[in-house]
Amino acid sequence: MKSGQLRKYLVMGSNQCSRDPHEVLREAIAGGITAFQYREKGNGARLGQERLMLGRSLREICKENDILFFVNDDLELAIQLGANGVHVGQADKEVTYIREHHPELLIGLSVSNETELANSEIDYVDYLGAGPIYPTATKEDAKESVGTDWIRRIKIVHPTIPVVGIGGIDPTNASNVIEAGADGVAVISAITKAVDIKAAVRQI
Ligand code: TZP
Ligand code: MG
Repeated sequence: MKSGQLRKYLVMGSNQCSRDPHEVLREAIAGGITAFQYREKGNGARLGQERLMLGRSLREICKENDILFFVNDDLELAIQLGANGVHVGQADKEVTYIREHHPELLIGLSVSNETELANSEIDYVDYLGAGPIYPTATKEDAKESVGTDWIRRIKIVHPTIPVVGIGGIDPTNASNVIEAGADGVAVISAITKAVDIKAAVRQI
């Protein structure tokens, strides 16, 4: 992974889009996102074959535009889609397993508190997702927001691993996340629900 590739990281599922997800992704790419995560989950998410087909076409758009493509949670889907990587939470497939069986995949891991940080196999991951930084309505089971100090804390313990902030990030606060030491910001609603997606990405 090149430095800067996680700088503006769009995370998206069709249920967070008020428009056709292909259109949302294309506009976000035109605005300057550097990475994308297919996160098709929660109320109204596509399932089965539909989830696979949407993943295929979004994966294709990323390939055409040289944008890193990650899949949330689902290792099998990541493999089926030929993703660059998989982003897992603490309750998903273990990073040691993924690294051993799929060394070609980049691995992102969410860490939300000290216990998770202490218990994670940080040496096996390519980047950490830190958050929720700010309160968010997007993730139903989001943990308590941790603020930008959480990024500073991770960087003290693991100064060399890339860290991406997530949760409630928008054009008004993205710079605070970067100033705290994050290598990038991961954003859902401030991009997927923006009236002018391209402008929102540029402002971020
Ligand atoms: N993980 C922690 S917060 C969050 C996820 C997936 C949701 C982020 O969504 P938004 O709309 O950018 O706050
Ligand atoms: Mg997860």
